[in-house]
Amino acid sequence: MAGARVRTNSAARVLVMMAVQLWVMLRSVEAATYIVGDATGWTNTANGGASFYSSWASSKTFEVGDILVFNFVSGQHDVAVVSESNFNSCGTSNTISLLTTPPVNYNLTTNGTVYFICTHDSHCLQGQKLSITVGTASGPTASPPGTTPSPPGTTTPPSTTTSPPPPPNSSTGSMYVSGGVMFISMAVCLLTMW
Ligand SMILES: [Cu+2]
Repeated sequence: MAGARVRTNSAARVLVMMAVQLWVMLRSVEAATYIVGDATGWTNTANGGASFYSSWASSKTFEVGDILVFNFVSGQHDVAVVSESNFNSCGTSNTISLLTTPPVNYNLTTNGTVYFICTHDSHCLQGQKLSITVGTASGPTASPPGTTPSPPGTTTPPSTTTSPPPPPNSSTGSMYVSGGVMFISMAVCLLTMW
């Protein structure tokens, strides 16, 4: 009798631990941390220059809540958040923010494109620049079809490119799923303990 009771309790404990682990796993999927340039880090000597960082970024999907980590040697590089035109011209006037102490952890807080360059010497011109787009490219500015009447006298140019519909926001969905899984696991635990 006592033995059976112990077995149920340990089974419940295992289930609780599994539920917690699952919850932690699902939570970690929602907010990701990205090491910029991976092992190469944030440098002006990356193989391929600017295309190195653009291809690094193109393989990833950035969401609000994610964190970019710039690894570099202190004093040799920095991370400047700049406008699109400064990004294109490697201009260092009117930088939005300048982060100089490595590792620089940059939190992605809003949807849209963020532009990073290094302001040391000609590092940006050598390719030490990174632009990333957070969230879907279309963003919240997309208007529902058929609701924008064209003003008279203007002709709408024929659109040859059809943009795919924006993917559903999965982060809120997975939140609900993880919440549901958590609830079911807890219910199972409680039932086995009775
Ligand atoms: Cu640099």
